[in-house]
Amino acid sequence: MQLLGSTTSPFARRLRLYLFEKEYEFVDLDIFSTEGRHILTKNNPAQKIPALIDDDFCIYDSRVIYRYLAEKYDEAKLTWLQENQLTLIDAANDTFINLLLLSRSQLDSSEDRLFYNLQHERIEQVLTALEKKAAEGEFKQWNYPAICLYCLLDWIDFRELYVLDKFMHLTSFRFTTSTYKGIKETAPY
Ligand SMILES: N[C@@H](CCC(=O)N[C@@H](CS)C(=O)NCC(=O)O)C(=O)O
Repeated sequence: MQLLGSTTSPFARRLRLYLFEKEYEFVDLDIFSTEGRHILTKNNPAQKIPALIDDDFCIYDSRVIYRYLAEKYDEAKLTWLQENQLTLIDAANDTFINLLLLSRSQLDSSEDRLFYNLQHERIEQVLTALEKKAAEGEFKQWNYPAICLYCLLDWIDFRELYVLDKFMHLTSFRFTTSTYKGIKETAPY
């Protein structure tokens, strides 16, 4: 089993953490290099990482890959509450990636434009909702949604996309879990 990803991808890191003590090969791709892009496109025409190759079959999208792995390793299905947690975490992650790509495209997302405003508004709404969930103890257990939350928070700090200080519970969640198994070994820095 091979996981196509990159050491900096927060979507790949969640699966690297989930698979930390399991048998698999991590393929670290530079998806913006000619060779990396060729391997990526050959395996996933959607041109995104992560992708999982198992028995010559390639599965795309971290959420679907997790479902595939959960079935393979006889994990309990995610509850609807956990599915909603993931939807919020994914929404924040996708939005932060949009902001990063805008900045790499030399576009100033602080300008008053509909697309930029929607990104900033979504980030505030989602982080506020996740803060409330963390305060209510929804991420007390170190399960897949908690892993995904950690990867999001650690990545936005690594990319210097947001200062989380005003979100006390998210900040404390990140601090507490930062010593957990595999965190150091999968860090993007
Ligand atoms: N919904 C996807 C999102 C994956 C994603 O956005 N990956 C980024 C890297 S972290 C990517 O491949 N971006 C390439 C691009 O947008 O062209 C998932 O959960 O796997």
